[in-house]
Amino acid sequence: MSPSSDLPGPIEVECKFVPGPDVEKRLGVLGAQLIEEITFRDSYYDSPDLRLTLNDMWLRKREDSWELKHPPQRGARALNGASTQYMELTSEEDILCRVSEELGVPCPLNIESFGLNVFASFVTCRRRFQLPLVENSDIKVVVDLDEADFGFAVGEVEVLVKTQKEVENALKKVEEICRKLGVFRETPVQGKVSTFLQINRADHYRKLLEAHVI
Ligand code: V4E
Repeated sequence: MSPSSDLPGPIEVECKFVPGPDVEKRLGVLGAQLIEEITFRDSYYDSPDLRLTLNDMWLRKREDSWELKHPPQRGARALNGASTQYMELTSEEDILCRVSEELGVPCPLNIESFGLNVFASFVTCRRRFQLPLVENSDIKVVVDLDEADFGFAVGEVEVLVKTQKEVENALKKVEEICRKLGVFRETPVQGKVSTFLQINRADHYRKLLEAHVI
């Protein structure tokens, strides 16, 4: 079996940034193209004891599709400096298995049957840019500029890879692009969910800080 076939989903290597006024100009200088403008609602789910998020597992419904993000290796720190790496599962079957394992319950027929609660729900307007492909490299870099409906804006530089051994190169590429965009920081920038919780669910936010998840 090849290493890539061990993984049920891609690994998302990304770095969030605070979008300044000249970020689009800098994207233009790098030859980035606006490839998508989309609006979507994300609703995030957890059990009453917050077992998923306290274990750094992020289950969401984006419009009508379920997605689960979790660290690539169990217990592994998903952060690397200001960058993060998370596995993204989109198959409902894979998500059912992973969530039932984490909750310690038998695998139900559908995700709704877990009886989880929504702890955050918001709409994002996203502008997605793609950077030109570099010769002799198959690394595709996208940059998202997001505005959430609770008055929060964030950008992210993102590369998707299939295997753990590709992560190091992807991290270097993400850092290089952040530097070129003038948004590089040594420490992580808070994303939409964390900010939503900080504003609306202080208790959940505090527990995540105490568990060193955010
Ligand atoms: C909070 C969180 C996760 C869920 C949200 O993932 P995020 O990439 O912020 O959302 P979004 O809308 O940009 O998803 P995309 O469209 O790119 O799939 S996944 C991991 N975390 C925790 C976390 C953390 N500990 N540190 C940082 C800097 N970010 C997130």
